[in-house]
Amino acid sequence: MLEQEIQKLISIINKSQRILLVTHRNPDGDAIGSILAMQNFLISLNKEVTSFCITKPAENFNYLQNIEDIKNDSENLKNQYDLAILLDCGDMGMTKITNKLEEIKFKFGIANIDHHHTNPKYGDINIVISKASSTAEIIYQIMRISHIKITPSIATALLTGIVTDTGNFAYRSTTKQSIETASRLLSIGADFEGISKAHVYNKTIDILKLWGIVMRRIAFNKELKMVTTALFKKDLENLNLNEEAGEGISNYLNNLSKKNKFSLLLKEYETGKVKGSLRTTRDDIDVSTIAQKFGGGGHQKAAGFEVEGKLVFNNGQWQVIKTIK
Ligand SMILES: [Mn+2]
Repeated sequence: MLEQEIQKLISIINKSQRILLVTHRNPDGDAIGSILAMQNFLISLNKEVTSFCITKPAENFNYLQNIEDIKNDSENLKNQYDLAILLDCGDMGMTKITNKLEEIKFKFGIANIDHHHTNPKYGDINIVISKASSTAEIIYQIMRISHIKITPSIATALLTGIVTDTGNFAYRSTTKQSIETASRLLSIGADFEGISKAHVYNKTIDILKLWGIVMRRIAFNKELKMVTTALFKKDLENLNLNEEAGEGISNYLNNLSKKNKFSLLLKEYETGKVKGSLRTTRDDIDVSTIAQKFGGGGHQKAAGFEVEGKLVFNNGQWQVIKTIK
């Protein structure tokens, strides 16, 4: 079934000339790695490719070849393409250009390549594999099936997706398949050292200080066996850091023992808005269902949402309270 969808995508790619690639806002390593791998792969097939992400990628991605090709302004989008491929987008809204995508004419429709458990399969072609560690791992399968040569730069982009979405092969999303794929990518010449430097061993003293502040705020809800903590915009300002400094904190909370059911990091970067990142290591908890209750989504073990309100510490617990406008 899935193999059929992959074959269908390959044949549509062969028929297409102008292809639009889109990934989600605030792109992570899987989003950037997937879009660049796909872009470089399609260029090798002599396709005309536009890569789009509404947020400019963080500077630590600069080791990736052709990163500068990713457009951030929807003015750069044409009115017509043969095909759109959405990468690592659990729903179309994650692109933040849904309206624009509805306006553009796509001769062969939209392909949805993703691994989010909550993906509603919004594409005309859907290659959604929730057990895949990353979208990059799925793209590797597509490339393998299409017998196109994977260059070292494509391998580095794909390995970036696997390394970042598995937390350097530490999270439960790490499987036999993801390690095998990573091993093949290393044989092709993927730059694992460069990836580790950019995404794992990249913390400054100020970032660690910020993490310390957040760890000191940990609260435990006995009833829900939930661990919560909070991060505020002023914490970043005091240390002269940007939002990226908070990257990884929610995953770090996941190092807690399994006596805790799940962790929740609440971030108030904007007055009146709170983002939540949920993590669990337990098989009996599905944090994506919790995130969905608050209008978000994600994976069984990692999910997120955004709500309106103010983040406060009340009766030993972090809470989001509704504010009256
Ligand atoms: Mn991903």
